[in-house]
Amino acid sequence: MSGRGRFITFEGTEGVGKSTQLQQAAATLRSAGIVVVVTREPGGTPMAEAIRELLLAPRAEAVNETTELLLMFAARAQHLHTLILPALAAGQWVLCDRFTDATFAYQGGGRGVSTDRIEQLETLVQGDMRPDHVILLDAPVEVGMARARKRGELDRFEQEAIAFFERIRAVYLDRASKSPAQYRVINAVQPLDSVTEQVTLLLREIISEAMTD
Ligand code: Z5A
Repeated sequence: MSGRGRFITFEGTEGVGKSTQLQQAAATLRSAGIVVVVTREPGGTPMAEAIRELLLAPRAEAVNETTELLLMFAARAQHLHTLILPALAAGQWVLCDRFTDATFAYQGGGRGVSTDRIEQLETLVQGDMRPDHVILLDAPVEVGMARARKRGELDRFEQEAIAFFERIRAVYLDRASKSPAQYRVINAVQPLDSVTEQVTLLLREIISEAMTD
């Protein structure tokens, strides 16, 4: 397969299975001969990972919502320009655990930052660059929380109340319903094998589309 790479993001509330599915998806693409880069946000490069640590560490000091928003986009600018765009230009496919949809969901839905403000920063950092496909793993908040919390220590976001995550889920579903060609919503309550099977079917569709491009 030649030409431009594809940028595929995995989204959803905490614990829905993004990281698990992303690893499976990378294996599926590699077995089709595709060169895959697996990455995550916030993070993905040494500097962006340092910003991630700042963002996720629980702290006594209240974090201002604009500080949080700008740090998310600062990490994204570094990640996008030093890792994602060069990989896509080299024809590699990039699978990313969260991207700007998470900002609309968490900083927009969760913290109440306006959509306009997020869109301004999206344009500043990304121009018109958007994911080719967004795989939204959807499950009731309690289901993902129960899975994620088995891990123990909670980061700064995971310490939020359930209503925060309900707002986030609603934003994700709303964005997906408005752009059905870009988003695929997968019911993440199903057993792991069934979710993997659906993600694999979707990836096969994406691969065959890419081959006829
Ligand atoms: N954030 C933000 O606010 N704004 C932004 O712009 C961005 C991010 C980019 C870090 O994200 C935080 O940053 C995140 C939003 C914020 N905070 N929160 N919450 P993260 O992606 O690193 O953290 P996370 O969402 O908490 O990810 P996670 O907890 O690692 O969840 P996951 O990747 O979706 O799930 P998983 O690790 O694949 O699976 C969790 C467990 O469930 C694991 O034991 C699996 O084996 C199990 N699992 C997975 N699928 C299933 C099924 N189907 N059945 C049963 N068990 C399953």
